[in-house]
Amino acid sequence: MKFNKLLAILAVTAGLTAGATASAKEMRLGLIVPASHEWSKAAVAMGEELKQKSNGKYSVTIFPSGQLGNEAQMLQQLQTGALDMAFMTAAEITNRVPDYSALFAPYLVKDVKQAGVLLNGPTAQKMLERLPREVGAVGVGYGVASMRLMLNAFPTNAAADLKGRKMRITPFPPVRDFYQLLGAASTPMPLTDVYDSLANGQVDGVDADMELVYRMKFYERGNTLLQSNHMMFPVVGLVSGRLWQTMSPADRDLVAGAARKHLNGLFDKYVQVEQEMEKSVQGTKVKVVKVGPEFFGNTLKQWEDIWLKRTPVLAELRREAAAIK
Ligand code: 3HB
Repeated sequence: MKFNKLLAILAVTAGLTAGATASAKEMRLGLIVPASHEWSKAAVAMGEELKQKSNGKYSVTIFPSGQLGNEAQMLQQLQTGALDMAFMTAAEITNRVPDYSALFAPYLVKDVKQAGVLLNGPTAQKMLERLPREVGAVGVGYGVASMRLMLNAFPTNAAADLKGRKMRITPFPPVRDFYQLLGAASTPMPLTDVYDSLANGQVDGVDADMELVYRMKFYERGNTLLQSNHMMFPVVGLVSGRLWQTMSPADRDLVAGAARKHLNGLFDKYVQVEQEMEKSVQGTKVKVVKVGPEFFGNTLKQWEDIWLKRTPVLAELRREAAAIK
């Protein structure tokens, strides 16, 4: 009798211990950007909130600077379950879901605030719903980086100055076309390699944003900062499809809610930090030249003609964007 009771107690204790271990989940989150980037800070803040709201059931460890590989590799890891979450560029998604390219139409939005409205609008949200089936990861929300601009080692006063120049681009088709139409030599290069190649003259200029120019010190290697704000640069919060399948509806809501909140927080964040960083860059030797769509002349129409055919969803996005106040 006594022995049986002891066995029963042991079984219950073992069950409880196993239950606690199985339900405590340390989520690994990968990013291509360095720890100082706003995307990494948002990921850390999300992790803290998640830990608190789940009473310690969920915690998040971030792996910034491409420590786990490039974004294509991270996407594979999400599919197999080797990685739990990522804050990933929409640029990488275009390689799997070509419609995502439409988000990179030049002058689709005028600033990060409008980007927030458009990305939370019906068309962009519907695109998120395709991710589980088409990339094997669940898209829980959007954020954004600061607006795209160019940091060039050569004086840049007209679009013609870009002709024949080697311009670093994030490796994906819509931006490749944009620079090719401008007569530049598009040079695909992931973020992690950009500073060195600018320093050693492998490229003449870079397609980048204010945060990279300031925080990664690209300004040290530049002559002109062409502040064109020519594209938005969305980031997508992804959760491994494998992990998602094991989660309860309540836990899914918790994780998706925290991720969406901190990614969406980036829209307001950049309204503020973009300005602060611009002021700091203006204090350096780099000449800041502000330009609008007219700078690029006929190139914009050429780009639009090509991409409206490839990604018809662009027409819908343009309509929604035009309605934003
Ligand atoms: C990029 O220029 O490739 C890039 C910029 C970001 C974040 C991620 C990638 O601000």
